[in-house]
Amino acid sequence: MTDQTFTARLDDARQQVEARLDALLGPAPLAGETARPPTLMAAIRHGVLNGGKRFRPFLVIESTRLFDGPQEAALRVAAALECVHCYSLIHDDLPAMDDDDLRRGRPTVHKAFDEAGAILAGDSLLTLAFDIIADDATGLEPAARLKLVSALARAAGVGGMVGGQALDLAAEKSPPDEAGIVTLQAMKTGALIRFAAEAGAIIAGAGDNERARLHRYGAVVGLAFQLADDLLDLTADSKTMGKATGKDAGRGKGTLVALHGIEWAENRLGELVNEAATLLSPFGAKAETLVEAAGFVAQRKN
Ligand code: GRG
Repeated sequence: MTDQTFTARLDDARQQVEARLDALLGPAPLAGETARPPTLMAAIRHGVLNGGKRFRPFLVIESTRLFDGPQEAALRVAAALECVHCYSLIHDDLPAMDDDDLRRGRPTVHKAFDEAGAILAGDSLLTLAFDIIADDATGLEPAARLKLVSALARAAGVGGMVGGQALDLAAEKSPPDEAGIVTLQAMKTGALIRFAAEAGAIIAGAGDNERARLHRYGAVVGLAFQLADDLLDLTADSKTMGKATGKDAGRGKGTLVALHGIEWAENRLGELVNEAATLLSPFGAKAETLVEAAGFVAQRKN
């Protein structure tokens, strides 16, 4: 553990991940690829290199550090996860979904390019993510890469984020009860965050118990992330960041904050931060940054 502050660590991880994404999303085709069409690459880069917080990559890097795992592998897995996250945002912004004009304060990919370009940019990022993890360049044993591929596929797919998005779209017609909201959010937002937290344990070859503990920590952080997001959606400030400006605007009804109120949500956030700290207490001071990450998520302003 160095004496870097939490903000400096977050910033450092963000810069490293952005540099890596910049390199991975370059114009030159890889072995086995024929060519990388410039307009498609420009759409992809518009949807990725555009000022995200890179919180999920940060969790991958820090969870790997917790187990003294290889940082090069962490960086590649972090970049791959951000590719999946960015694909989901690009597709979520489409007219058929949330129909947003702004993302991260800039025109969405389908506005800056066109709808077909945005669909293809998302498709490309999803497949690229698995290529980045499967590549020998991670330096991981094939078994570890396979575990990461499988865990990410399940987090991102029909039983995870995509399934959660389907439930969210269905919720517009038939509002879910509290248990339904919890399930929807655990899939749509929680699944990638749980993957981010447990990825470090896989990368470092930690035991099943440790992996499960990181998974549980990720679940708690995911809940806090979503609750904070729901609170932010109620504030005018967040709208200037491109949040809640599409069909999501006013969709706040289907949230736990709408059911229980702001005071309940703020108390619950405090409880979740404490839960995160308790879960990581066996790791002692080494887990300080991950504990702080839970607090960061609970208090985030964008
Ligand atoms: C289209 C398959 C598909 C899935 C879309 C994640 C998602 C599913 C939609 C985004 C809608 C949304 C606002 C979800 C709530 C939480 C969330 C994922 C916010 C965005 O993540 P941040 O805050 O964004 O980490 P940045 O821009 O910092 O990366």
